[in-house]
Amino acid sequence: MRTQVGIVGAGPAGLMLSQLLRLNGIDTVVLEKQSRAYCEARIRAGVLEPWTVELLHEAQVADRMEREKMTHGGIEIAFDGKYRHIDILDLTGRDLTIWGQTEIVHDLNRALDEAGNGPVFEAKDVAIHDFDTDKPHITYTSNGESLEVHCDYIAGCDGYHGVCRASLAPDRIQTFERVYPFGWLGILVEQPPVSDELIYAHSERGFALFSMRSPATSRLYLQCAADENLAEWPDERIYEELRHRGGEKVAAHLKDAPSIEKSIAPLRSFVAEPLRHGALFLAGDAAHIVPPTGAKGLNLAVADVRILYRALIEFYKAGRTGLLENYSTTCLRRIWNAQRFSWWMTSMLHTFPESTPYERRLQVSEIEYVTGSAAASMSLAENYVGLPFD
Ligand code: RFL
Ligand code: PHB
Repeated sequence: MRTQVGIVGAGPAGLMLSQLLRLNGIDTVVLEKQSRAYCEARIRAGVLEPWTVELLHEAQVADRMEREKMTHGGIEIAFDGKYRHIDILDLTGRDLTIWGQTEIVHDLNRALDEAGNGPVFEAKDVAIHDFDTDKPHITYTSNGESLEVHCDYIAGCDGYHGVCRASLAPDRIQTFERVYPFGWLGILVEQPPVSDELIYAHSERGFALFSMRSPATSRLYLQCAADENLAEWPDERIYEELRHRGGEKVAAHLKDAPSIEKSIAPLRSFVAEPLRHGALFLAGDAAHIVPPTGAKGLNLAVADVRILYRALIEFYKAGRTGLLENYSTTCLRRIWNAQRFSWWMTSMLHTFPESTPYERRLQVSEIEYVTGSAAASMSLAENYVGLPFD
């Protein structure tokens, strides 16, 4: 098989890249190791920056989102029995969209299918070869058959555990990592959101987040031990803990609807530099991970795609390689901003097992400052809504 850009991974990064390139007449093949049903059922992100929404429009997969999305002009931070609102719309002039990653993936798969260019699902043993030469290619097996895709470029959009970054010799990449001593236990439930805004709650018993997917569906998270056993968390225990951490307002609105999904995610910060290695471009979680506290992971994956697809168009349409050469440097500026913000939000809002009483007081003092000072609220707001690109 011959294509222009071979893409490994059919998460939001790989699918968006394929769709945006297709709309610009550039041919791609997407190879995904999981089944389509599995990819579309994975519950993950839900908060989109305006830039991400803009790119979904550019990719012509925004119709259903525009009909069904929720819009938020702010967030609430709960601590010490208080609820403080940060009015992001008022501070920045921009708002956030609630639209699930599962919906984005579904609509992208459908758009690609309709164009006769859907991903190859359940592609096994994917391996990338010769990306330092002018003959890069990808091998895989499908239904027991060995196949090869020859291409000009390879986009490694295969997430943190993918094969692309792992194919690089360790001395070619520099990695930066912080593993947090906790995870998030998340449930999806059919009950209306407890508040009009997302509530980020700091408490001595740990962090909690009250988010949503639709007017009828809530997404709720609890900080838990990194090695927490899900079996020890029946719904009743989760609700009891959510009520403690969320405080009175939450407790008054929270019903005990049974969970329809329950999972634990570890929290990690990670960057692998650079993002380009010859004909191989890493994008999204394959190159960087942020803890979910700042709602940046999906937005950052899509930001890489925005930069990469424009660079590829410049190459295919005008024969210029300048944007491709700058890809890594351009992406890394935004990546490190998001790293700093996500680390800061995580540090401010979670309970750290090793922290001293002095440090815990400082944490509350910081939340008071951030929610009480116009300058500090502005700093949170402009990062949360997403910094400009240029
Ligand atoms: P993905 O989504 O991990 O997709 C990678 C794809 O590659 C496939 N793959 C392979 N395919 C072929 N061969 C191989 N060897 C392969 N190895 C892997 C995988 O099966 C998969 O389909 O990466 P991508 O596209 O870079 O997208 C990144 C986002 O998924 C991620 O950053 C976000 O979900 C993070 N995130 C959030 N981001 C936000 O912007 N806002 C949020 O509100 C938000 N909330 C979250 C989150 C992540 C969470 N978890 C579970 C980590 C909440 C949670 C709980
Ligand atoms: C979510 O709804 O899944 C969500 C929202 C905000 C975050 C993280 C996750 O910061």
